[in-house]
Amino acid sequence: MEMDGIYNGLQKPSEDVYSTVNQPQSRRARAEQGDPTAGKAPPYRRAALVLAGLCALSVAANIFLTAYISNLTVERKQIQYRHSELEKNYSNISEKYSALDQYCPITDTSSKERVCKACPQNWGLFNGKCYYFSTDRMNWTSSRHNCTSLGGHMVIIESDGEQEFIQSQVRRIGDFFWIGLSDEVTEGEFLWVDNTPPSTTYWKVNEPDNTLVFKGNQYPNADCVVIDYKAASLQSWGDGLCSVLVRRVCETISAIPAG
Ligand SMILES: *[C@@H]1O[C@H](CO)[C@@H](O)[C@H](O)[C@H]1NC(C)=O
Ligand SMILES: *[C@@H]1O[C@H](CO)[C@@H](O)[C@H](O)[C@H]1NC(C)=O
Ligand SMILES: *[C@@H]1O[C@H](CO)[C@@H](O)[C@H](O)[C@H]1NC(C)=O
Ligand SMILES: *[C@@H]1O[C@H](CO)[C@@H](O)[C@H](O)[C@H]1NC(C)=O
Ligand SMILES: [Ca+2]
Ligand SMILES: [Ca+2]
Repeated sequence: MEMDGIYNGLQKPSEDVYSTVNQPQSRRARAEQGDPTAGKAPPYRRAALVLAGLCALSVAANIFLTAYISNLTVERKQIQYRHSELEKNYSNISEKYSALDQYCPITDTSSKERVCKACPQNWGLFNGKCYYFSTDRMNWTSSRHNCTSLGGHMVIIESDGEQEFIQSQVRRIGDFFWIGLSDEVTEGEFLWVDNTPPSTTYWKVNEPDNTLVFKGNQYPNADCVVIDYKAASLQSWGDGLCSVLVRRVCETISAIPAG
């Protein structure tokens, strides 16, 4: 059965070729009966064979090209995939590399020797965390973005010890500093920059009052929290206008965790 099928399949096209090729020949052969060369491989038969050959070639070329192009498409997809993987790896490595440069800067340019420190340069270590007290002033939102761009976040104060450390630094420097606390989203609901509510607070008397008092004037909609370097006790927080330019405290992990 199967053999028959293959046999028929193979036979049919050649029969067709044979009949189409032969028909005009026999008609013409009849018309030119006097010609002695009429039955012997006439030129049009050769032309037909050449055409059939070309046809077969073209089919083969088509099959080959189709396979080739689909191979190319697959290769292209694989290359695109590898490229995106490499890009991901590259950004991963550059991130780690910039952290390496921050904590372990090259101390000798010729030997490329690195010396690792607990905190990036210009950051101070306290209890397993690193803190940055800026010298420049920005509004609260820009301050928040700057702390992130430095690889940390605006300070989140979680204990008396941390509040004491920060306030001692702020007092020593003698200026106001933003911390990472605000009620910008919902009035009266203060949240840290990681969206958690404070577990302990260090408000000054009468704060928060949603007001900034400056040179005898009162400004409403005070949503961002500043540490007052003049406060006499640990209670040093006040809400102020987020648009005011103030120094900032940033926080990040230390390469040497608290032990
Ligand atoms: C990307 O990095 C991972 C390890 O972090 C590695 O297993 C993978 O082979 C890398 N991919 C490429 C395309 O280099
Ligand atoms: C990039 O790094 C993160 C963690 O640092 C890891 O989960 C992820 O698989 C890495 N991606 C690649 C492409 O290596
Ligand atoms: C963040 O602040 C530092 C210190 O003032 C500055 O060098 C850096 O350019 C700032 N980055 C951005 C993105 O503003
Ligand atoms: C904060 O400062 C940035 C940059 O100067 C400015 O684009 C933005 O509007 C300011 N935001 C506020 C609330 O003042
Ligand atoms: Ca407020
Ligand atoms: Ca206030």
